[in-house]
This record gives sequence, C-alpha cells and structure tokens, in this order.
Amino acid sequence: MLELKVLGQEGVGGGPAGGCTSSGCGGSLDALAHLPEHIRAKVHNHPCYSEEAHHHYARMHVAVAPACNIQCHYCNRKYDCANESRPGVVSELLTPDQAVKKVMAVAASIPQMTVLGIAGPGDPLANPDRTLETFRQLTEKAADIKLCVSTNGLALPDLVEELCQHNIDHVTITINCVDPDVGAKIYPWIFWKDRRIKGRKAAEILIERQQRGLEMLVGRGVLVKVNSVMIPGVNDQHLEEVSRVVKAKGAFLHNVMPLIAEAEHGTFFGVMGQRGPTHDELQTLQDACAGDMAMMRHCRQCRADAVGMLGEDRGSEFTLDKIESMEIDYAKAMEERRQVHAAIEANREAQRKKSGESFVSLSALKVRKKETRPVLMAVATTGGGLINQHFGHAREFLIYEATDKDVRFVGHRKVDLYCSGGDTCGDADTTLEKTIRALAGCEAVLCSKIGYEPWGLLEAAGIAPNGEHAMEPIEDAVAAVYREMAAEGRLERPAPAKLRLTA
Ligand code: CLF
Ligand code: SF4
Repeated sequence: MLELKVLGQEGVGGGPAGGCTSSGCGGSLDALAHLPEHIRAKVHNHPCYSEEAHHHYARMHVAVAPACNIQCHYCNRKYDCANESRPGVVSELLTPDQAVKKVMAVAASIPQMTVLGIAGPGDPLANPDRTLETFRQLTEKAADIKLCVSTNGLALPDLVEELCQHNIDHVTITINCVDPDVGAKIYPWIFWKDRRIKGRKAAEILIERQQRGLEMLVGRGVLVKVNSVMIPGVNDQHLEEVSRVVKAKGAFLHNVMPLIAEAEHGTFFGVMGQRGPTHDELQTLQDACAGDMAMMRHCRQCRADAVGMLGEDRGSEFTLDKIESMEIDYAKAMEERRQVHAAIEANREAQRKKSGESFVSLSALKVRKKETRPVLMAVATTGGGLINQHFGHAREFLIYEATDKDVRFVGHRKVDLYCSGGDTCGDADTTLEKTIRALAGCEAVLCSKIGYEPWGLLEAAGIAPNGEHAMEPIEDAVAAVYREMAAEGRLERPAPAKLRLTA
C-alpha cells in the first residue's frame, strides 16, 4: 500500500510520525531521535539547530565584534560578516555592557527568545575580549539563555577552552573548502601570528585551523554547525566533499547558504560579476549533501544585530536609546519566560500528537505510484507551525515539497510586501508580479486569506491559491492539498514547463 506520511511534527523519542523534514532540514526532532537526551535538550528550542523549533522560538544577535582576521572575496569589511549575515547590512556596534543590557531587555519583551548569538559584524573570535566578556556577563545574569557563536575558525583552536568555560553549547564554523586550491580562490589573505599571509598558504593554514577547531569542539561535546557559502564555479562541486569531511569529524549540521554578490556591495565577487546560485542549484546541492549529513535549509542569513523569529527583525524596538530607559526585573521576566516556554511546548506536543495520526493512504485514491511526482508548495506563516498569514502580508514564503512518501521543508523565498492592509490586495501590481515570479516552481500557495486580484493572477500563472487550511499545521495542510491533487489526477501529468524552477 502506498502511504503518504506527514513528517512535520515529530515526537521526541522517535516513532514513525513526525519530524519536520526527516531528510530535509536535519534539525527536526525526528532526525534527532537517535541522539542522546542531553543533546536533544540542547537543540529542542534552538531555532537554527532545529527546523521545527524555528517556528516557535526566536534568536537575537549582538554586534560586539568589529575586527576580522581574514579576508573573504564576498566581504568588503564595511558590512557585517557575510559568513552569517546577508551582505550589504551594517549593524550598530555595541560594547559588551550595552549588549548585555539589550539582551536582557529583549528577553523580557520577547519571551520566545531562547538564544543569544554573536556573529559579527567582524569575526567574534578575532575580538575575543569583547565576545567573551559578553558571554561571561550573560552566563551570570541570564542563565536561561543559550549562548551561540559563529566564526571563520582561524582563532578557534586557541579559544576552545575559554568558550567551554562560558558554557557555549553551539558554535558555527564557516568552512567553504577543505582543499587549499579552492580556498585560494575565496580567501586572498589571512592575518596570523602578526603576519599577513596570502594565496594557497593562507588557505592551507585556515583550513587546518578550522578542522582542528572542529575536532576540539566535538571532543568537548559542543554542537558544531558548519556554514558554507555556495559559490558557483568556485566551490559548488567541492561542497559535497566538505559535507563528508565535516560529518566524519562530528559536525552536527551543515548549512549551505547561497552567495549573494552585488556590485553595489563593493566586494571582489560582486565587482567581478560572480553570480550566486539559483533556488534550483541550491536545493540540488543541499539534497546531494543531505545524503551524507543533516542539512539546514531554514537559514535566513541574519544580520549581526538581528532580533526576533528567523526571518523577522525587531531590532528597531531595541535601539540603545530605547533600552536605556527600560527597567528590567529579570527574575520576574524569567518566570514569565518559563510559562511561555511551557505553553509553546504544550502546543508542540499537541501538534505532534495530531500529526502522529495523519497517515494518509494514496491507495484509497486509486493513484499508482508511478503516476505521482513531487510537488512544491509555498506557505504563508507568521510562525507556530501553522498556516496563519494573509498572502498579501507575507514577506517570505516557506517552500515545502510533497511526495507520495512525505512532506519536507526545502527552503524559503523572500518577497516584497505589497499589501499593507485591507482585503483587496490589488494596489501594487509590479510587486505582486515579482512575488509570483519568486514563487516559480510552486504549484500551490497556502495562506490564511487572499485577495481577489492576487487570486486571479496566481491562477493565471498556474499556481493554485488555497485559503482552505487556515490555522492548520503546515505539513498536514500540504499533505491534504497533495492528496487533493492526486485525487483530481493532477499528479499524473508533469508539472507545466513554466512552473519548473527558473535559472
Ligand atoms: Fe545566530 Fe547563527 Fe547562533 Fe543561529 S543565526 S549565531 S546559529 S543564533 Fe541561524 Fe541566522 Fe542562519 Fe545563523 S538563521 S544566519 S544559522
Ligand atoms: Fe568578512 Fe566575515 Fe570573511 Fe571576515 S570572516 S572577511 S568579516 S565575511
């Protein structure tokens, strides 16, 4: 019998049901089911290390680290470290004291915020005093917040012991290559032992330090995520090998991010016209690497002062002048945070139970396996794992792939907001057209509500608008729409050519 199993909301402890995308993000509780309890406890509410958690929990960054010790061809130093951030973004630099005050203000105001990361604007470990002082104070003052750091890895082996002393459970290393010949095309120089070192030698030292740092962290039980920037024609053919190597050394998760290179950013790659990957190329590489290790697909390339759920930025609510005047009773805030986290966990558990019952038989629909095919669907959501956003209010859509085996999250697409209120959503045609282009390859879009005009335009573009699953868990809704398509015989035909992913 052919079954469609909803893999979206896995129960802790495994079992057949759930896991946002068992083969997809690699961070779902399903994918973690084989891990010991103490490791699952580290990731269950980390929005980057667990794809399912990112629907429920938020993170924040503080920009305390201005300097860098290497040069990447996708960075020009005027902006945040592009190893973790979208290039072209500048964050406001904070002192450690200011950063700690900001973290406590955010923790009191956004109780879903569970993780504090330091990811720039330069390399956090090239600024060890500022980075470690921030962590030290937070360990003392806000013990319920997880600490996380991202680095290019050059200084890492020298700082592993201190990071462990500060109770840092999560470290990201950006590893773009394990071959110095590839590295020489990405890194023009490094600054190491008071000397600037160039070319292949620089890449060789950087790679050796990254690999050593990875091994040291894994040896001490720290969870390591590896970020790689996919640069077509430079390291795209090499990243499967990177995935294999870092997995063998114990990395927990691999996050392949697209290069974003624009001439106006003034980076070497931008000026030289180096292109980034298409959605299709990125997904194909992520799928290829997934054969070897758990993949992250929900990264939003956050700025170095990002605040809020992944994909949103509430930093403007917490500027220095605003937090100066805030009085924070952290003991009271901690109690409120505990209550909010308990409510989130109860909700997650309820969703897991519901999805655990969501086995769907395609055989009942008289669909033969060879007549089905994968279908991409776009989803508008504000979080909570539900279809709960108006089409016109979405700034990004999550992309899910449904097959006759499962439903898996495969990525996200950013769009411009074109509707600022009301139900008509018809004012900004150009933006709407851009949105529809951004959804190329999808055959349906699921949202809580949609206006008359976008409905018609989506249909004309061959993307079925669907508002019938408002407030339902995403994976259940995607599975239900896939079933409907199967029942209507729409899976017996190939996807229309115009819907295939564009180059
Ligand atoms: Fe920040 Fe990075 Fe820690 Fe997350 S972000 S330091 S691991 S807390 Fe997350 Fe943002 Fe992607 Fe980074 S979505 S850019 S992976
Ligand atoms: Fe820029 Fe980050 Fe590379 Fe340093 S490590 S050069 S800040 S992208």
